Amino acid sequence: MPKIVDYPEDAKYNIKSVSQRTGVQPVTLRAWERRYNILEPSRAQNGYRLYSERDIALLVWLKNQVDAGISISSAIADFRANTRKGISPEAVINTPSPTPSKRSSLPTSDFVKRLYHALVSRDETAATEVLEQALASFDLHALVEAILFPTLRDIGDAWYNGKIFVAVEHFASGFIRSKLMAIYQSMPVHRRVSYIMVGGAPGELHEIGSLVTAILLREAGYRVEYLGPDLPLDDLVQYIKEEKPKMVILSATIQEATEDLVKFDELISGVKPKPIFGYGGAAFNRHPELISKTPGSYLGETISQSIKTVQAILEGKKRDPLAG
Ligand code: B12
Repeated sequence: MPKIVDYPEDAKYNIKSVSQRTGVQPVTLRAWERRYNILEPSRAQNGYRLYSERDIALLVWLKNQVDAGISISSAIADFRANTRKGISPEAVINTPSPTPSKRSSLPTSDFVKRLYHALVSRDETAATEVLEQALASFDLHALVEAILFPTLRDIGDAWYNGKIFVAVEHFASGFIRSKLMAIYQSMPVHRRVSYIMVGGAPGELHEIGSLVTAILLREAGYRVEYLGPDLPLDDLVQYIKEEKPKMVILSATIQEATEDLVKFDELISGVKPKPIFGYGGAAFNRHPELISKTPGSYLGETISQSIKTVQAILEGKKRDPLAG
């Protein structure tokens, strides 16, 4: 049986093909990478991860250990202990290497069109298929910024211009929200790192922006709790007193929802230790004058930017979000 170390090291497979050949879901794969620093894929010019046959062999070995009932952390510890002794475990990659998929090289605008059409025609099967292809082909940052948000904006425009029923807009945003919630819940919960609460301002029912913020912060390795939209601030302050998060992030899409946020930093000033208050959302982008009126840390115009700002605030340095 070949040893892991016998497999070639040149990086050429994207995450989708690695997932197909190992049976490890892309979300799990990224979580293992981030949590245990077990793989260090190279990056293609477009930023996508690229893996080698040796990475695939290691994943096959790890998957076999997990399937046999060993925890992933023990399997990785065993692998490292063996490597230190100069022993390389054996692994057979059963699934042949696929011919390079053309699908993942499609532009994101193509995914936006397909997802939009699937959603407005209420075709859940097609919409799920497009999302799964997109998940396998793109980073979470690219998935949300270049596919999901543009699709939601197109749906908003279609609703505003009377091209689709409100019911269809509700169906489409509900579909995307539930898929995002599934991603959020499938990500590992980190316990020994900065604790961040994320939710929506009082009166704010748009929640996809704050949910995505929670997902990308979890991906960046933080302990994140997503609290949902329309949070009553007095109750939230009591909760913060008990749970002691390091940071609280609230979002506002409609202007009315920014009104209560102006006093939030003051409301938490008596909490010990006082958490950092971060905020953002379309209302602040549309009305930038609200930023100087709202004490706290404005996190940036985009959610990807906000992850970097949070890292800079909490760690005093900027990290590449793609590095996970
Ligand atoms: C889905 C949706 C709803 C759903 C929300 C469901 C849900 N569970 O979230 C429902 C049906 C509840 C809804 C209700 C309403 N909606 Co609505 N809705 C939308 C829609 C189609 C998508 C919203 C969305 O999720 N977008 C994806 C987000 C994340 O994109 P984004 O805001 O561009 O995000 C970028 C930045 O804003 C920023 N950002 C966003 N969130 C955050 C959070 C943080 C922390 C940070 C740092 C940054 C950040 O980063 C993003 C880029 O990276 C938009 C269309 C649109 N253009 O967005 C309309 C839209 C936002 N809605 C609108 C309106 C008018 C309403 C209603 C008033 C309608 C009504 N008459 O009842 C109500 C208001 C309800 C309320 N009190 O909040 C308008 C807002 C216009 C305005 N100028 O305020 C829009 C733009 C539609 C339109 N074209 O007119 N809506």
